[in-house]
Amino acid sequence: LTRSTYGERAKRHPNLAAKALLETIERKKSNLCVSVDVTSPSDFLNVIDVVDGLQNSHPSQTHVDIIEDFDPSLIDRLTNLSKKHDFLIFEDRKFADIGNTVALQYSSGVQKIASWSHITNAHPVPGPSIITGLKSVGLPLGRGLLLLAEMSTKGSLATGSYTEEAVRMARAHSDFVIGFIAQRRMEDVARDDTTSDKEDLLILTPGVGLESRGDSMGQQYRTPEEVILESGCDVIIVGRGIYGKSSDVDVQAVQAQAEKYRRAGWEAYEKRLA
Ligand code: UP6
Repeated sequence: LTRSTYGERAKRHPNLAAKALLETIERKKSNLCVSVDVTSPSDFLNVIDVVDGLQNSHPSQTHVDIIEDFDPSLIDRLTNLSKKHDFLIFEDRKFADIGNTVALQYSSGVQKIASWSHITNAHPVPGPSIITGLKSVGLPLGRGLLLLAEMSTKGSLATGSYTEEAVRMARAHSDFVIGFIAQRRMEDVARDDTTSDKEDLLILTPGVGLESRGDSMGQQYRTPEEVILESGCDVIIVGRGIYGKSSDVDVQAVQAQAEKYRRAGWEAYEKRLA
């Protein structure tokens, strides 16, 4: 897979959300996903508008539960931006409860995530029932799920047999699980005779920074080159490396940083193909 283009993989991929993601990455020449972790609704929309409007990001990762004074009309504006600028929405919800509860959290409440987020993710900790619960809501809508097989944080418990079980769970639900949040490729993990040679599990990787190796709360950063070229991952997820740490979002600086990360991610991919 690390030798195939995103476009070739899009043609072969059976899941609609994964296909759309791969096609858009190819079309926009961007394997950058900007994680828009800002709390003001206007900063949230401005950052997305500026990075996606100039074609450098795809998809946008959201955390709608951190937005102050959440108003459902924000979702209409986000959806309009996603159509206008051609990007997918990935709500980084990290579901972690029993099947019945996650199905309700995904479909209902104030946020109704399934109705607007093309991709979401879940911790494998409850076992396969978390997938069954989310799939009952998301599959009919053409959505895709990522499992957190690994985390970027220091001391993460998602290693070894936990990661292996996550991969087995994904394989058993390949109609809905399109890949992982992880730090490396997963094809060789827990492989056996029944594993299909055609499987294409996407790897979206957070913990990416060009200027720093971590933060004071356990986050660890690697460069786009380490993630895409050396570890063979598919998408870099970048938050503070793009919009900075201050509460004032400087839209021009955001645009410049997004373009820097987009270029670094794409160059690493081109080197990988070569
Ligand atoms: N994220 C991680 N590591 C993981 C999983 N998810 O950092 O293992 C998410 C965080 C944040 C983003 O919730 O939204 O990726 C990374 O942000 P940063 O680039 O500002 O550190």
